[in-house]
Amino acid sequence: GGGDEKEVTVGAKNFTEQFILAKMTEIMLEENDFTVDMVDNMGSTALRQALESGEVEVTWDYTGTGLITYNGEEPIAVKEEAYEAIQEIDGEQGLTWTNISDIDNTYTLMMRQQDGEEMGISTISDLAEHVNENPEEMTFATDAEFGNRDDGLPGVEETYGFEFGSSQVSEMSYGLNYEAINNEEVNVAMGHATDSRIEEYDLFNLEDDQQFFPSYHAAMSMSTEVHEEYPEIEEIMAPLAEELDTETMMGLNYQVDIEDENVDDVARTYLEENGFIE
Ligand code: PBE
Repeated sequence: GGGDEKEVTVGAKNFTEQFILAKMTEIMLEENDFTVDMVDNMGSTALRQALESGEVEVTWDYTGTGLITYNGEEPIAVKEEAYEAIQEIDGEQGLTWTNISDIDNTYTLMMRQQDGEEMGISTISDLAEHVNENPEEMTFATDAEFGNRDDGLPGVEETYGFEFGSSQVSEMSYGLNYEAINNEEVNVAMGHATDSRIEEYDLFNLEDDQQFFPSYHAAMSMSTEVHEEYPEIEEIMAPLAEELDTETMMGLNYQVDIEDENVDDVARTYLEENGFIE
């Protein structure tokens, strides 16, 4: 605050998509004379707390996460309805949601194609049946966040009526879940739907036949104070948010996670090639 310096702090969680979205935001705001500080590598709850405390001012988050994890609300399946609901609820808490995109990064349970075929598992209901019949057979890899969130493992188990034994569940840093299943250390793992490793490792997403997982569309979530001070942030980011969708995001994630390109290059090249920056 104070002076004519336009300064904001952008925050991000601890996975590639978040790094890319935050980096794009940084680049586009810097193009428009902002000075940007970056704080990244946080779990969802830590990022939210940083936003609430003002340590972080501008973030990208997900409608479903806002409703369920941050506000203890019921999930809402329809994109626009979820967006309006979180705008209203968070609006009362000094937070403003803008720039909803078509990136739907929902949670998923994944298996290797071949295992699914051999075990006759294609839906989460099939998985539940298997776990109930033979609890020793199925092993599961998850990050800590999914393992503990209401819209994560506890909720899936409750909805579908099964429970992995505690010795069947391996908790690990996000990212290693894909390696664990690819290396056949487990036969089921949690994933993020926009993660390119699902395709790269020939995994498939178990059909969520009871529709437990809602939509998680990416949008900007920022401090209302900052939104009022700098209404141009929403305008600067609007063309990009309108362009981004699940497929585009998976492609960008692929460049970082599979092709080992760095986040800055991937973000900058995309923005240049699509005319968002000079
Ligand atoms: N998600 C799936 C999680 C991680 C990816 C969007 C629901 C979240 O960050 O809230």
